[in-house]
Amino acid sequence: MGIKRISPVVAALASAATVAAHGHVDHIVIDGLFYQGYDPTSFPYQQNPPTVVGWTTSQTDNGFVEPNSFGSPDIICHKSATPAGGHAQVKAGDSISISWNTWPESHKGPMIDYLAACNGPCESVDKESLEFFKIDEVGLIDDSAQNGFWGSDELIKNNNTWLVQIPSNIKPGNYVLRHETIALHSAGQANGAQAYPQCFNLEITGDGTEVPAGVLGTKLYSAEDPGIVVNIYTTGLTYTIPGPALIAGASASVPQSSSAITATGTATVGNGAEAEPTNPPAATTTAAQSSAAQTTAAPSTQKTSTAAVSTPTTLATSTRVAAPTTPTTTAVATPTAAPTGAVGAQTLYGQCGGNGFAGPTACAEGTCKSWNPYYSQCVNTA
Ligand SMILES: [Cu+2]
Repeated sequence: MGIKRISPVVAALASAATVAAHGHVDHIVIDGLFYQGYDPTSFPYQQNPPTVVGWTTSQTDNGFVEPNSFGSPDIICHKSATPAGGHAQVKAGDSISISWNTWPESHKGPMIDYLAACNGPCESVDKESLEFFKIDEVGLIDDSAQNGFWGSDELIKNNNTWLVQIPSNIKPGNYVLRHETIALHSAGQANGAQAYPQCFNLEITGDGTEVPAGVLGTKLYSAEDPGIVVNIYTTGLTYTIPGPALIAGASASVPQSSSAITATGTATVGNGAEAEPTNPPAATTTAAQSSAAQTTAAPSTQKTSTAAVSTPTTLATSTRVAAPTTPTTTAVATPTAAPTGAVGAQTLYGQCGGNGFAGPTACAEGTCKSWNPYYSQCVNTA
């Protein structure tokens, strides 16, 4: 397939090695409003985790779904996922800023987004009935960069944030947004790719009329797809993004820009319960966000499952302020990803070896598995 670029590979992986921690979507931002996501690493340990717009999942290690499980329900919205208790409102045509807490540069791969109509409240939808249609996709952007510049690199470059536009022709209603990256650093061998899907409940408003045909989550990919089994450590790679084709009229993506997330706002989280008129949205905004404030201040226009309960959450400055000041060296710009403790040992799913790798070769959890000459990883042996 091409010539292996040994020295650039080594350099790239070595530089990325120190921050090789997986991530998850921390929050989404719509019209300046901040909506907390589901934190799989902390919510499971909380007595009363907050009601959020992100689906509940069982992967406290920020893990992934392997290709051998692409036919199982785990691929739909991640492991053992259950619907989010709330949802966010978004107008068709508007963009949603999806913000990850971190992402390792070594985990290169496409960024893909889907919608699926819930045909009722998404809070109680059967995930195995959801039919997903693709609304954006970005795969290999520039093959001339070391190991290629991928959608995931664009995510990292954009402060771990992905901007996706809800097509303006989508019919109003409740939808699940399925956001995903597929890490390909070990995809040169069978079952080596790693899918990281995450889902969010949306109520789409507007005057669109289309509900494009979709595909069941368990039918999106197969373990043998050319975009799933692929050696990215080659030159001249042509990458085929897996999954169904983009819906008609959709562009592959909107220009990625961090400007969309510079607005500060507070969260409004529907909890799927009955509306409580005695509990009006409190403190919908602190900054000037006129259009967003109007929608949240008008609970009578919201659909049945849209509780008027709002949970103002002061925007965490730590997730946001670092963004504009962070220099372009994204790989080392995520100190929060540093493993807690375990100075001498790598954390689960972190890199633990490979040509030129200078980081820890012992695993604090799991065992060090060699995927290829350039990448070894701490994985569970179970
Ligand atoms: Cu990984």
